Amino acid sequence: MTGRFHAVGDGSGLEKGDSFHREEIQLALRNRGIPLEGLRYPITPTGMHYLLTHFDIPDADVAKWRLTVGGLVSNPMALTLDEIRKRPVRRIASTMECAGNGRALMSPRPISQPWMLEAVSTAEWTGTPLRELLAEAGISTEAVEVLFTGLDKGFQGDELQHYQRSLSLSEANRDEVLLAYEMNGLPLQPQHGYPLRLIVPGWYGMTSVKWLDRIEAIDKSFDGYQMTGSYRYSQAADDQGEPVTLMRVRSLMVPPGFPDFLTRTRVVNAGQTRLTGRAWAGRSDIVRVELSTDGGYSWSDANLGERPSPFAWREWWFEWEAIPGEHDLCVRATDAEGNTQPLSQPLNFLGMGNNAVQRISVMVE
Ligand SMILES: Nc1nc2c(c(=O)[nH]1)N[C@H]1C(S)=C(S)[C@@H](COP(=O)(O)O)O[C@H]1N2
Ligand SMILES: [Mo]
Repeated sequence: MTGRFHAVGDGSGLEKGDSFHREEIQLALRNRGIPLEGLRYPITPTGMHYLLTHFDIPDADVAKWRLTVGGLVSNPMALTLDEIRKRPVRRIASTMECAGNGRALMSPRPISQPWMLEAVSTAEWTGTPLRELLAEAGISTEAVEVLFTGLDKGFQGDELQHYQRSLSLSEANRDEVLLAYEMNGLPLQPQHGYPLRLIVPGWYGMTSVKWLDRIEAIDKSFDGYQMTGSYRYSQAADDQGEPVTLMRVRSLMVPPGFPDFLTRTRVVNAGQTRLTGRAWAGRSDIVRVELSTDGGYSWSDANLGERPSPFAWREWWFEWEAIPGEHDLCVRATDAEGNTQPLSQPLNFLGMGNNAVQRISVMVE
């Protein structure tokens, strides 16, 4: 093969050993990512927001649907969507990232949804604060956690389950935790959790349970599959490791210039080029973003811009005098707690929380 974008090996643009399994492609077709140029918007247009659904999108009939609130409470409830909409309203811009974002860049690659870098987005969620509902339900003093159950069900780790995650009482009672029925000003779309979902700003996406069916106060740590079998920083199948919680510090760049269709190799015109992107870190703020145009050998500070809310990503930009040749662009962020993104992939068994710096190779002409 000849030409500017000739690929390594067979012309596919992929190196041998990079080929994905049919099951991974099947998952990737159901669970889309944000096109990285979508990072130009402070609030991701709904149709560009990434998606991750473990099982099937349930067919919720809102006429029959009720949110039940029960377990260790003195005042159990069963609420219609209209009743929930009449409760106090709060709107929060929140950045959500899948804990598996970056998994396919790890080596060896854990077999699951093969995210590269595109499992992050920001939306404005409208809903009612969870904590007021919990107060009204009257949580018993014996309760230690709140369990959230989705309508969707399937097998994972050989266990038939509804999608379920729990939060400690103190996390569930945080101000910003919402029961959301709107995304970017419109009713939730089916794939994003219609009629109602949990939104837990700062945490990786698995915590924001979609298609809520019931909320229960429980007196022990919930040990279901999505808490103990997945979403752990572990080193082997039999290693419990540590739970995955808040989003680790990370920054991403809008790929500059223009791409080749097949290989995505990029060309940038020589001269002044503005590199832009967004950075976020759990509930912490971003205090520094640095750029490297030589593969991480030397770094310069980027400018920090606005963020849509304290729970959403911060814009950054960097004026680059692009000189002809091949350049390896890298970006890394530091949060207010002093955490900085690592240069290499921190390996773990499930491919969780990979916040290694993004690298984009460009040809300047
Ligand atoms: N009921 C239910 N909730 C869920 C999931 C799911 O499969 N079922 N996926 C979780 C994961 S892993 C992520 S990253 C986010 C993705 O939300 P989105 O599809 O609206 O972007 O939803 C979370 N909530
Ligand atoms: Mo996820």
